[in-house]
Amino acid sequence: MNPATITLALSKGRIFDETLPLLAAAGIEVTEDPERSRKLILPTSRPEVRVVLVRATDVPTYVEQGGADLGVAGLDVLIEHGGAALYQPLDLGIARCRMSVATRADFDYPAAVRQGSRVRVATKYTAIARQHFADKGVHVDLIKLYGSMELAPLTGLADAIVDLVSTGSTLKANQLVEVERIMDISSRLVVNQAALKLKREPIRRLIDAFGRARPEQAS
Ligand code: PRT
Ligand code: MG
Repeated sequence: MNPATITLALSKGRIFDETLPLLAAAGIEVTEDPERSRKLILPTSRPEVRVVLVRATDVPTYVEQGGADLGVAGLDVLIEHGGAALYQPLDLGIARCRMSVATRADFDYPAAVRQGSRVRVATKYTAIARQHFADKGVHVDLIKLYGSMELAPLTGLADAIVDLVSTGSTLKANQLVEVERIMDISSRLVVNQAALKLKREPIRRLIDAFGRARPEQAS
């Protein structure tokens, strides 16, 4: 591969879709639609820039290990990964949602917290959940799940879940209520430290273009 190539890791779906306008602002157009193609490496209108498609949770690993120079990942994914080795220059303000605690409507969460009961919490986000309940001094039994967290309180597996919420319709459809907001989540640009040194100019230009193009509320 040409040493001047810039590789950007994205996950399919909302992160890919919401990164496209930022790329466009940097003068980069992805010339293949990932929903129609089976390719995992997508060319762009700029010969030196390519996009690799990876699972959302694999983006930090690709960037940290140099499989990609840059990537876009949710704050949730970065916290769970423990992204100390990653340079995180920008909050892109995209793929926004919040991390929340939810329970069945008939579970008295404030009372459980007040009484110091052990709360059984099912989640994919164990690092965030552990820190949150430790900060509050709530005793929890964490149950690690990989998907469909909403089912856990409905089947008696757990009293509560910690999950991402955006519109709230998934919780509502499963008769769960959001009882606590843990943090606001958005996606960040992450950069490989060595790539930043070796390809400083083109990477800087991308960071600057993304910074100018990101949605209003991003900090
Ligand atoms: O879906 P897949 O298993 O392939 O991977 P992924 O879930 O890791 O990827 P993806 O593309 O779904 O999410 C990528 C990133 O988008 C996450 O890391 C978040 O930072 C961000 N994001 C923003 C969300 C949501 N909004 C979101 N609503 N990620 C997930 N959800 C899920 C949530 O977990 C819940 O199941 O959508 C459901 C709730 O949505 P509402 O609108 O019903 O509240
Ligand atoms: Mg998903």
